[in-house]
Amino acid sequence: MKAIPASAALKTAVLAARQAGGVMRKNQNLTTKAVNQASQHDIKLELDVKCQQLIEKTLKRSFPQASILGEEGVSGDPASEYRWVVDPIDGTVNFTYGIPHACVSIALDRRVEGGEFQTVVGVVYDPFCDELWTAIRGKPARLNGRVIRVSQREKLEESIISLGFAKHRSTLNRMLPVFNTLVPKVRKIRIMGAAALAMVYVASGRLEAYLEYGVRWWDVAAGGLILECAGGSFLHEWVPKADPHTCRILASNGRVEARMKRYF
Ligand code: LIP
Repeated sequence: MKAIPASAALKTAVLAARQAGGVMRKNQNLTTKAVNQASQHDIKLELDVKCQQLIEKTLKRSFPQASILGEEGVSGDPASEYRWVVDPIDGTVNFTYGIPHACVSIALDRRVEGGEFQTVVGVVYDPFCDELWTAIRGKPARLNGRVIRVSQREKLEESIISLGFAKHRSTLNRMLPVFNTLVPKVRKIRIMGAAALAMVYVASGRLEAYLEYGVRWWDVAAGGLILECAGGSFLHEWVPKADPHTCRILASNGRVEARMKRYF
């Protein structure tokens, strides 16, 4: 299979992210967003599906050889050397309620030795703040074109730590003791509801770490690369017996990792 040039892939992913972001902006204040599925801690919208379809059309037009692993469905050849990893609206519950803290996350994974995938391109776009994070593996991460780096803070008591509670009682039960233990140790805890934004906030030095158990690969693939290209550390392990592509993650500036690892 012909190699996909990273710069061309990035350009296409940015175009697709901005297109989906435009749909999010246009529908932000729609009070009755069509709901496809709802549980106590999760909502899936018709707009999630529409945004993924829009993204897929742009990605496939330029790179039909790459498969798609998306929150709203998979397509293409699963044996393909490349796969796009797409969360069309990350932070769907926020978006449903009109809270302007949600984003589009698009990554390109390439199969490496042993058949595993490695993320080589990452794009996260927040259409409400008009903030576009981009990264190509081996090059600096950027926010709206400017190079970004993780924070220099080393002390937990000076750190802002973000947590994700995912969408099941089991993940909530696992994270609540972590919340109770960390609150007195850190400057602030933030639970903001969009994993991809939490990852790129760590990459941008706005947070020192982000911890979640039971998050899906499409939530964190792009943000994980952007974080690594900004000098941070992205620890992730697949959760056994969970839904496919479910992982636990510890994203950090690297300097607080040792003190945060006991909660990972
Ligand atoms: C969300 C994640 C968040 C997690 C939520 C949900 P979605 O993704 O970004 O970190 O805690 O349960 O999975 O569903 O809005 O794309």
